[in-house]
Amino acid sequence: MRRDLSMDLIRVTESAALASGKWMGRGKKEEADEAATQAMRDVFNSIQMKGTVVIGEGEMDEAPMLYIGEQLGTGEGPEIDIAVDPLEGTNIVAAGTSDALTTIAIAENGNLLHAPDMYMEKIAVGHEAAGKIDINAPVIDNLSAVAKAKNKDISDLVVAVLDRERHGKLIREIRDSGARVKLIQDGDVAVAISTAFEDSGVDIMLGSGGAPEGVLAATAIKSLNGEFQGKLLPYTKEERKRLQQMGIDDVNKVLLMEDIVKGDDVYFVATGVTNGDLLRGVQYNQNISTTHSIVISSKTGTVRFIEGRHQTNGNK
Ligand code: VTB
Ligand code: MG
Ligand code: MG
Repeated sequence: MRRDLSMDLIRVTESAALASGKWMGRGKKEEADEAATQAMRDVFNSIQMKGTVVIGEGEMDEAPMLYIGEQLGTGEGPEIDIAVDPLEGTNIVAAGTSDALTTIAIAENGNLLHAPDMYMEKIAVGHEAAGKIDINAPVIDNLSAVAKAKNKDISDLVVAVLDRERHGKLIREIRDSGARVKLIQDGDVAVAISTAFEDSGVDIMLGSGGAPEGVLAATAIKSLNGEFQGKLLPYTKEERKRLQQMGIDDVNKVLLMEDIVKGDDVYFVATGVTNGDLLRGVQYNQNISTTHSIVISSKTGTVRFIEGRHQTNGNK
């Protein structure tokens, strides 16, 4: 893929953040999501590429835009797989709290997991513990492995988990092991990625969340030499059927890094909507609005933080 595609992608997530940030704190998550989705789609369609959404906001019947299978771009140029979450953290924006992002990942055609928008069980760690984890192993085994790899006591580990009822047993097991739990309300993309940054204060993420969010996090973690494993969790007959239709027969299959993101030409891009640990949110000032984005390229492992200053006085 051409390198300057990454600059085009930043414009996509920036415009989505600028649009959805206006909805921060207004208690309207659908409006925030729609603003992000629309802006994202408009900019995407100006980019020279033949893009296909392989995992994202549901299928055509349930998502009006950026649905799985949607074609994006001018239709000319390289064939690209796209994973997308136009607004990761609609509740966050509605409530005006931390860590909402607009985010996409791209790879060459056929290289990103093509799966329905359903739940996924996840485990994410940084580079020290890469190769030492197993999503099927007992919690205590994974925590011991991460502690050993990071040369720490289990009691010093911080394990991020979405604060959901379904995670009651998981949270008990983590606490019983002696490790500490960081409960998050939403936003497991940012938190999963934070395991791969040494100074983030999060050592491992466990639990289930959205599958698109899993693929997005995995692309970033791969480039940062960490490890992500996932297992799709179809709960209904309908979801199992959709899995089969997308070519996934073994629902219990452990999705390793290679199953989720193939090749070494992958980009992960995100822009902050509300302030968070990974990125600052959008700031609207009189003539200039400021955005903060991250671009991670797997080929070189380069991580770039990019500040955008956008003229909003109508002169440009
Ligand atoms: C998580 C979280 C997201 O969805 O993936 C979650 O990280 C999973 O769904 O920010 P539930 O809320 O049903 O647990 C989000 O909250 C929204 O995409
Ligand atoms: Mg979303
Ligand atoms: Mg989301």
